[in-house]
Amino acid sequence: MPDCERTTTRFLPTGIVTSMLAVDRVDRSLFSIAPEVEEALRSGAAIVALESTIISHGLPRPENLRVAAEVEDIVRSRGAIPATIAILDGRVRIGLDGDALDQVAHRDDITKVSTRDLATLVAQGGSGATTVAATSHLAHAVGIPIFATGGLGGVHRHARESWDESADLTSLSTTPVVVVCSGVKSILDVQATLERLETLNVGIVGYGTDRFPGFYLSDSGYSIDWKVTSPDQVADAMASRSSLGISSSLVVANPLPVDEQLDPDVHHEVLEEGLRLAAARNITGKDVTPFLLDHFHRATHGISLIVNERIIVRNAELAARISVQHAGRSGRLREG
Ligand code: PSU
Ligand code: MN
Repeated sequence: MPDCERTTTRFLPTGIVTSMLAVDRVDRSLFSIAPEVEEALRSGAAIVALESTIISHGLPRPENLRVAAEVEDIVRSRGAIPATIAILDGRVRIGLDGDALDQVAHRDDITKVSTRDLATLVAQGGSGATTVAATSHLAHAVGIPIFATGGLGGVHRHARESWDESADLTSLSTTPVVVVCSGVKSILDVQATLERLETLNVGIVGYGTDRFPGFYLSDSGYSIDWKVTSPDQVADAMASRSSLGISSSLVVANPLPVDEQLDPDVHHEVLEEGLRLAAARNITGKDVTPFLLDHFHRATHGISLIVNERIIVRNAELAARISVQHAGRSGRLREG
């Protein structure tokens, strides 16, 4: 494949427009794409992109590596290829082998990398784990349209003073991927985040619900306008997004069943304490989210970790099922 690709738009017999290659002027020489991912991209097989910040900064060692492997396994068991994305020694890695996953989980020099950090990090030969923002950019860059994570970043509480709003929001507004998640992290100002998602043209559909999920909690307390009930319906939406030239993301919000959520009273208490500690210790910027997640894991004696694991695994599973539906259609269109 040539280093320099242009976006090719192909009109298929049914009138559906398929973006065959995602981003203009992506230099593939900076990428190391795992052979099975390369093959799946070439043949149009199902792939699910996965982020790596969750592994390096969202989950404690040693559970982080176990969860990362479990997430990849569930994607495979549903018939899709997992493509965990990270930067290792200046290379953009799309699809990690066991050794690379281990490095992301255990190396101390793995920084948390948002979209704005990517170019400098790669230029300097550094290593980092990609956030939702950076992962969705890179997934789209190589042509992977579906991505799974736990909970999106968003507007932090007290953002009126701190101006702390995750770059996940602005990245999603300009990146045409489907993101399967359990809403936004419940440590955030959910109402403000929903307003921003609306402003930024990020679509949201509830999976089997018209309530916006609350990450550790099944219901954030807010409703959403659109509901889908099957992977097939998400694949329908993907096809029409493509036909209509929509260039922002679609969030598929997948709630935890109520019997698997964190106890809402415990959640409230632990969050209040975590926010107080973060303020007292002057935790700011990109350290806030990892600090609060870590506080939850400690304060709940690992219960939030079990919940977080279930969130990620369930989202990866749903993303794989959507990806299989989507790939099946694209395959039929190609043959047609
Ligand atoms: N979901 C999780 N755990 C995480 C994250 C998401 O279950 O650790 C990460 C994602 O990488 C997301 C990031 O992009 O947290 C948001 O960080 P910030 O609020 O600093 O933008
Ligand atoms: Mn932030």
